[in-house]
Amino acid sequence: MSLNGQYEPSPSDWVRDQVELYERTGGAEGNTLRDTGLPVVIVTTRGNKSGMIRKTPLMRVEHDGAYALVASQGGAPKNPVWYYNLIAEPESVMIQDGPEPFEVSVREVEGDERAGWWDRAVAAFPPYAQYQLKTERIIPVFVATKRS
Ligand code: F42
Repeated sequence: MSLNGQYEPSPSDWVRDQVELYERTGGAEGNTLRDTGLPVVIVTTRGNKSGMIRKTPLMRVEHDGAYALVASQGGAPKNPVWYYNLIAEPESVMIQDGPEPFEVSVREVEGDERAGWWDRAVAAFPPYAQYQLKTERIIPVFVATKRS
C-alpha cells in the first residue's frame, strides 16, 4: 500500500523540526540525536485512527540491510503511539536513512530474535538499556526489511 496522504507533523516541536531538517537536506543534517553524534532514521507510517501520514525519528539500528525500530519512548510506562500504526499497517511503512526514503515491511519480534536485535540496539544507543530498567513494559522491537 503506498504511503501518500496528508502529512500531520508531530505535536512535539523538536521532533517536527528534526524531520523537516532531515528531509530538506536529504539526511545531510538533522541525522543525529541532538549533539550525541548517534545516527537517526525517519520512519513514515499512516495514523491508524486518523489516516494521516506520520513521521517519526528513531535511533538508527541497522544490520545487514534490516533495521530495528525500538518503541522505547524513554522508558515511559506506555508505548509511543506510532507503535499502533505499525501494528495496524506493517506494510505501509517507509524508512529514510540518507537521501531517499524506501518502503519496508515491519514485524514485531520476540524471544531470541528480539534478544539479538535488542543487543544491537543497545550497542547503537546505550540509553535503551536504562529505559528498559525504568519500566515494567517490555519495550517492543520491530524489524524492518526492504520491500522489493
Ligand atoms: N522514540 C522512540 O521511541 N525510540 C527511539 O529510538 C527514538 C529516537 C529519537 C531520535 C530523535 C528524535 O528527535 C526523537 C526520537 N524518538 C524516539 C522520539 C520519537 O520520534 C517520538 O516522538 C516518540 O517515540 C513518541 O512517538 P508518538 O507517536 O507517541 O508521538 C506522539 C507525541 C504523537 O505524535 N502524537 C500525535 C498527536 O497528535 O498527539 C498522534 C500520532 C499518531 O500517530 N496518531 C495516530 C493517528 O491515527 O494519527 C493514532 C495513534 C493511536 O493509536 O493512538
